[in-house]
Amino acid sequence: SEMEQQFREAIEKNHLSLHVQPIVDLKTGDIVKCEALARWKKADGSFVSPEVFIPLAERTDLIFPFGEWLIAEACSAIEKLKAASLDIRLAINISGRQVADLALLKQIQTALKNRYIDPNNLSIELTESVFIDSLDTVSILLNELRSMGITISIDDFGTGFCSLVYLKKLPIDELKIDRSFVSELENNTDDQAIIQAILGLADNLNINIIAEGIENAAQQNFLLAHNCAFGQGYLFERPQSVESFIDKINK
Ligand code: G
Ligand code: G
Ligand code: MN
Ligand code: NA
Repeated sequence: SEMEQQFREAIEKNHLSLHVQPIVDLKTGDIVKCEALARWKKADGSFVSPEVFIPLAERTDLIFPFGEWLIAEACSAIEKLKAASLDIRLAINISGRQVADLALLKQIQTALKNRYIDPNNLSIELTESVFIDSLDTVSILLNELRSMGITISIDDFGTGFCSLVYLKKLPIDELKIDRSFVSELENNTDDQAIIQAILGLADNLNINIIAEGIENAAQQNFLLAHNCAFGQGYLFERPQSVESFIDKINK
């Protein structure tokens, strides 16, 4: 398709970029981590959402060159953050087809080694759906990544089909509560009950929790009152270029 051609070209000509959004300690406001979010700006200046180009990349083999680009770009971002005294993890989103293939492991290992990047500065986010088709491969992959020092988060938690068995069997460090449970939290007792249940589960399994999509103080206060340690959302910072993010925190 035309869009496939354009996306291929965008990867080759480096017309993609990474934005970063901080994850903060809800109590202190300290930045504890960042998430990398891919952006594609077309020649006409318009943006194509990753919700469009990631599925496109997955349908075609472009997910593999995209993965190469993403890992290389994440290494650059880690270097820039470190130079600005932010020695934190950068989380990258990894899609289903990427984890179904052990080539990802080699890709990540090679990139980190060539760039002298510490695996303790990297984290990966997976959605629950990746476990369904390829549990055996995913399990090997996650254990290898984890033994290198890379941490593993489950993204959009609560929206998919994550059997709780996976939380026990796989090396999961962190759950990210999907923003659909947070967006009306202050007025919706069902969302409050779901979040409290997830927090209780994670506490007992020794898994960290990040609440996503926090936009106001009422949401932050509810989460704090229920011992949710970490959060992400427009209330703290929007996703932005690494340069703009570093400028902001240096002020
Ligand atoms: O940043 P934004 O709201 O536009 O992201 C929309 C969706 O695209 C989110 O689900 C996000 O996880 C996903 N996404 C953003 N960047 C990447 C990426 O580099 N890889 C993958 N697999 N998904 C991404
Ligand atoms: O699926 P994933 O969690 O990786 O994607 C994160 C998405 O959420 C990104 O598209 C990012 O732009 C978006 N996002 C981050 N913070 C907020 C927020 O506070 N409100 C809303 N509506 N979206 C957010
Ligand atoms: Mn994510
Ligand atoms: Na998410």
